[in-house]
Amino acid sequence: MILGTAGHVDHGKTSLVHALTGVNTDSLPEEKRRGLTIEPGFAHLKLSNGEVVSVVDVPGHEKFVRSMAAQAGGLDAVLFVIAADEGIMPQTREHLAICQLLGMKRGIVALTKIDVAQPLGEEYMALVESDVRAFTQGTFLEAAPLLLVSVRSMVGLDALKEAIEHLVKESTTSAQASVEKPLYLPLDRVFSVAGFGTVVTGTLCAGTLKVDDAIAIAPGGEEARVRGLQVHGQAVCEAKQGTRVAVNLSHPAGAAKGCVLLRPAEFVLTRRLDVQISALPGQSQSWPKRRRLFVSLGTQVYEASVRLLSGSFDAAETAFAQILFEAPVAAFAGQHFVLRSNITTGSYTMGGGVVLALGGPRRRNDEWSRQLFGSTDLKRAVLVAEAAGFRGLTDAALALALNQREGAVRAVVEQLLASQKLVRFDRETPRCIAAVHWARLSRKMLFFVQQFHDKHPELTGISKEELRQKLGNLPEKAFHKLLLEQSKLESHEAVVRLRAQTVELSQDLTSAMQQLLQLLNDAGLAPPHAEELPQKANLTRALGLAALAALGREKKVLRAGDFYFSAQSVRVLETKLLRHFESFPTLDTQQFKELVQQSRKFMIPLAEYFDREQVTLRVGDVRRLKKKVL
Ligand SMILES: Nc1nc2c(ncn2[C@@H]2O[C@H](COP(=O)(O)OP(=O)(O)OP(=O)(O)O)[C@@H](O)[C@H]2O)c(=O)[nH]1
Ligand SMILES: [Mg+2]
Repeated sequence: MILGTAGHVDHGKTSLVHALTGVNTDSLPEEKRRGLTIEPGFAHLKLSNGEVVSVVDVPGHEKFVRSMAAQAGGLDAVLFVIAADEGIMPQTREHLAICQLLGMKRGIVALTKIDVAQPLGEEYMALVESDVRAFTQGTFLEAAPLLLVSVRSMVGLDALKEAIEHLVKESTTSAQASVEKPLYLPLDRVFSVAGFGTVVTGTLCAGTLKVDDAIAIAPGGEEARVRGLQVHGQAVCEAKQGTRVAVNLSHPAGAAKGCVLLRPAEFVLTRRLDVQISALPGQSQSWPKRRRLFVSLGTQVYEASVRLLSGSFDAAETAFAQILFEAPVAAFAGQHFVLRSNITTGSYTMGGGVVLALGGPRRRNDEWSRQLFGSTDLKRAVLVAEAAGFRGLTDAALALALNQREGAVRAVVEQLLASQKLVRFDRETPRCIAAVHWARLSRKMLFFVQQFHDKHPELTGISKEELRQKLGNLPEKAFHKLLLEQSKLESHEAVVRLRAQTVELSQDLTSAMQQLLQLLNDAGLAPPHAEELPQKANLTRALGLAALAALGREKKVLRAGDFYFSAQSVRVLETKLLRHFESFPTLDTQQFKELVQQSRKFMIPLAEYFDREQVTLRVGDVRRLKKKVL
């Protein structure tokens, strides 16, 4: 478990951590000189049962709220410190708001410096306590233990340790219930250690990290490997969610404070987030439709544009928005963030929220976000699949949308396949499409085939490729599955047709094809002009063209210039051509004429046909062999 401090400047956070753990986390010379925490400090607390709690001590000064927010994102619980002699101060309020916005669920309130406050009288103490109770009402600290402590007189420290042990018990039972999430480790320090190389540290917000794991460093996406791991100063093989870790990285290029370690193929970098936001009391009225704010996400702060989707906040002071970053960021669905004003001098917390979706399109209204917000994984998977449209989405993409690992998302997919909300059309790279889109595609497919028959009564049907293109360039696998499901359609070779349509055509067409093929085989390399063919074979023009098209699809005839040649005759010529190149490096017009033994009107289209088929290559007046002959 990770326990973080929070509270106003000088209220005794660092002193309390020192008293509990024996570690003075104010280690910088400047911190010692000013008696002020500047950089977050880290310590650990050994409990009576041997378990170890990581403790993160944050600065309280208003100048460092940004740094407090960067740490608070990874905490499991907070040790909320209020000096009894001063009571509630501005950063007491701001820190509680931040913890609340970051979705924190557990904590302890420590009323410190009671050695100073108690002499002020019982009445005073009662007043402070009731103030604090009123202040935490309606927040996650409402029912939290409230303990009176002093590091001077060493009062209340044992009770505080007991309360922490109790928190740990609660948090481990709830952590066991949750499934492993994709790795998310935002970095708060990067330094080099002699003999080890680069070491990065952070709070392992989600997932498990092992020695030798391949990882990606966002936002650059550089790949690196985990060379070594430490938890609480001890080398370990594996670190689990909810621990402070130090990671020794190989190839650490790109690692810097604010970066995130992720597992390759289990993340997406995006400039646009769909979010739900809450404004702090009094902040929502003046909130314009679009504003630039500081977004504290993980251990990084970004200046970004926040656009409300509904135009204003509702009565509950919540709204849906899209955040547009200047460069891609690493985030996950369900992640909490804080929004602060972008006035560099005296920046203050305005609100915060939770990430609903990554990388969606620019939206006009909050309809989709409203549906997505607070819905179950099953419902969200359907919404995401519907938003993915006709091309469907992979299980990996769905896993990202639900912030699950691919193995876990499979169970969700199976349920939705069984309830016919999704259709699986690709098993190799597992891909699904929303059932509503599948039904729509099915209707479209039938319509396009019917329309084709109406327009081209002379043809047997629409080519498969043309049909696939008409369906929005549907992925091949989806197209074939869809086609197989159509009881009213049948496919023959490269053509799709209506079943009913085929019966009366097929008889005539087959004999027309035979007649034409016979005629072209007999004509060899000097066939009649294409226009004259149907007539020469005693066929109507429509039937003749349909038969030629069918023969073309079956690759029995081929078109070159104004002529249809029988494929058989052209193959004979090709053999002669290849034989010619066995003895000669080039082929000139005279030599080609000897091979074809026909007039120029046939020679030219044939020569161009071989060029097009990449058998030959024209170089000036001669041709060379292009095709590799085995
Ligand atoms: N009398 C008394 N003084 C205390 C107690 N706890 C802390 N102090 C004093 O209060 C001052 C501030 O304590 P810190 O622990 O540095 O306060 P902090 O909350 O960590 O301050 P920042 O990190 O800068 O926000 C120091 O001079 C401490 O010695 C206490 O229980 N009793
Ligand atoms: Mg401090």
